[in-house]
Amino acid sequence: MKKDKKICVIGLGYIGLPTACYLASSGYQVIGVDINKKKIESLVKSKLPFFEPGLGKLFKTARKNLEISLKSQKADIFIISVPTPITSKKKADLKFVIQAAKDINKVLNNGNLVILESTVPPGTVEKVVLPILLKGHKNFKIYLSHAPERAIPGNTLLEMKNNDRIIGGIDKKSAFLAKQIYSSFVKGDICLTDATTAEFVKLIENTFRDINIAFANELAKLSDKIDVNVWEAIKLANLHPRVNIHSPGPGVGGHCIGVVPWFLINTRPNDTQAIKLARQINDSMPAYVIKYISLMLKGIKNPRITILGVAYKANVDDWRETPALQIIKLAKNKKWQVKIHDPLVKNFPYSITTDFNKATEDSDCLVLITNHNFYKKINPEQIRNMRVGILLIKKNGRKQVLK
Ligand code: SAJ
Repeated sequence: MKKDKKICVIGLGYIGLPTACYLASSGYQVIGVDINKKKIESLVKSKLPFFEPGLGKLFKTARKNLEISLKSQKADIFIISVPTPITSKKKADLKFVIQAAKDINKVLNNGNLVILESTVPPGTVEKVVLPILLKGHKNFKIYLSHAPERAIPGNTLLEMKNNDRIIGGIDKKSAFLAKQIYSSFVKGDICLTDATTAEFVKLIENTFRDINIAFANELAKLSDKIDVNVWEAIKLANLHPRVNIHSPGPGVGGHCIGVVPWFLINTRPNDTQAIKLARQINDSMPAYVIKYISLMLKGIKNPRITILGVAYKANVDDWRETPALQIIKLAKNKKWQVKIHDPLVKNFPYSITTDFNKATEDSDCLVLITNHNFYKKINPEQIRNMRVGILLIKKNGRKQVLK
């Protein structure tokens, strides 16, 4: 297919920026748009706003076809890739999607294709985005699709290229046209459906993971009570050909897995009880971690703890919705002294160090929240500077004291 079309990608975040880069690298003229002036200024200087393996190289290749702009401009195709956070009432906050659709409306032409990548509640494309786009353009024929992303932060570039993808259109041609665009860099299968099904599919994928993690977290609590090592148990259970239990952890962070189930719950609260319970279980984990640390610190006066890792998961610098925030807040409520270390995270709401030695010095308890590769290389010699010189660990479901 000829690449003579101009594509405007709105939102240069974790997904929008790599998408813009892939499209520009494959030969399209791309305008990358973001409302964040600082981000635009640093991108113009070829400085990436976040870390993602391989993105620097891809950005360099893309640059000659990639214009960076603060405003949406006339184009043939528009891709909306803006965040959809939740409000304090756990409702989908569509303000960025709505603003992007309004901005496109101002420069829209008859025959344009608009693709929404952002994760949204079922019906948003048809009931929210379409009317905004068509306001004042009643005679236009426009094409509109939903193409939810599936890439995992930390491996975004490979997954964007290799994962199968679902695209749903408001009509068949919309889906078909969007498929043509993504085929320029997606090597996985691209399956077509209608817009609302595509919205629903994206939500149930992330909700499946949330429920599975909730099950693993419940197993962790249960195993503690009956003196079983949950890691070993899950590993053994997963040897069954039809069992795939996820891993327990300190809570579910990030802007996707812990957020998206609410889009379903709020669509039909009475029909989503398992989904809601899973959310509650996962949200209970930071308090469980604190309860656990309290046991470890019993008898220590004015305890000092060190939080190791505050990114929402391993090897990324993203701390959005990280369970570490809740754990730190609860620890401070208990009047424990808290030091925080993370090798990757910057601009965290609490003071943070990348100096491991300083972070562990005189600490009573190291709490590994995020399993960055960095921590896998730590050896006992490096934590001899802890205050009481005793390290409490839980191994095989039993407490052990190392001197
Ligand atoms: N987590 C666990 N146990 C696990 C797996 C994850 O506690 O077994 C925790 C992580 O530590 C993290 C959170 O869950 O705090 C979410 O991490 P994740 O790796 O499960 O997912 P995300 O948010 O980085 O990316 C997910 C992916 N969705 C699915 O795997 C179904 C990704 O493919 C999506 O593109 C992304 O959400 C998105 O943007 O929706």
